[in-house]
Amino acid sequence: MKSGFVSIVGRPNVGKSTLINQIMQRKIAIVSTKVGTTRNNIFGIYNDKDYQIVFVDTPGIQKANTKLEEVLNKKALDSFDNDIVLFLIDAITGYKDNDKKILKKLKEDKKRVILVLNKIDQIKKEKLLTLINELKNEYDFLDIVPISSLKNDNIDTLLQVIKNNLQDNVKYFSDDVITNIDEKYMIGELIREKVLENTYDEVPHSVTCLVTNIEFTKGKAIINADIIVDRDNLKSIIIGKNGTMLKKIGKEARLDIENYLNKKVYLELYVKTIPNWRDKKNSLKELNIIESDFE
Ligand SMILES: Nc1nc2c(ncn2[C@@H]2O[C@H](COP(=O)(O)OP(=O)(O)OP(=O)(O)O)[C@@H](O)[C@H]2O)c(=O)[nH]1
Ligand SMILES: [Mg+2]
Repeated sequence: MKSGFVSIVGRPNVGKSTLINQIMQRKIAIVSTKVGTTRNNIFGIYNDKDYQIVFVDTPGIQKANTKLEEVLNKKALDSFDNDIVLFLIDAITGYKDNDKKILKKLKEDKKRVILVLNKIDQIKKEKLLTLINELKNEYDFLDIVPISSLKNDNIDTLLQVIKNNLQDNVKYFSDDVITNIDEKYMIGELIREKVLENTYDEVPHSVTCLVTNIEFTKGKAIINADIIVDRDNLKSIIIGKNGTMLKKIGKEARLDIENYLNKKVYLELYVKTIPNWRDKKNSLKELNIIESDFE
């Protein structure tokens, strides 16, 4: 048996969470078109006959303007300590300054890095070759693997490359453990995903979702959750005209949660304003965003 911890790192929006979901064949981490979706290091534990790979999805690394972004960057940087780092680059946008900063840090720390060029479904072969040429001498990568996380293209090759580079032979988790996140956290995330999908750019960074109560009755789960924003105008956006937006978010989230829990769900959502929660260390803790139950 070979095993190891493998971090998935990169700029926001390059497709890290899409990749972990594709490898795990289930939703471990929420995904959105918006920058800065992931807020914790999330494990996806892959098992087969001969291997156990603990994938760690991380928040996108970016220039930090708020306390929240600072904490998210730190989480991602902490994950550099794992055995292998998958450094994801968005092949559509190419190699950007922010990618360079991340690679510089990986180089300084002499990390074992596999360069992964994601979203190749959207680019021409020549562009991919140019990108590989641009990057191949930037570092002594363990390997360079072009993939499409979305279309499940070349993920099997990536898995094989990872397997060839694993160094441990300890089984860290029993087969039934799939992730480090608990039910309550995942339900909050499924709600947040629907908020992100349904609103424009002003909302994403300022919203979080907290499950306040779950009650299981015969074949049914009754769930209460708060959608927390830091400004009243965002609250109005999320509620929408005559509550239509909140209804839509609630319905889509309920369907996802029913699928996740495999049960009928009754979901009640409340929208609350807490000013400046992103910049207050204590309120981050209170809100369970960073210091969440599973850490
Ligand atoms: N075309 C294409 N789009 C992709 C691919 N992988 C991810 N995406 C899209 O890219 C967007 C961002 O994906 P995420 O998986 O949330 O990205 P992330 O790196 O986890 O982002 P953060 O959590 O914000 O750091 C979503 O709209 C995905 O559907 C891919 O292989 N091809
Ligand atoms: Mg993510």
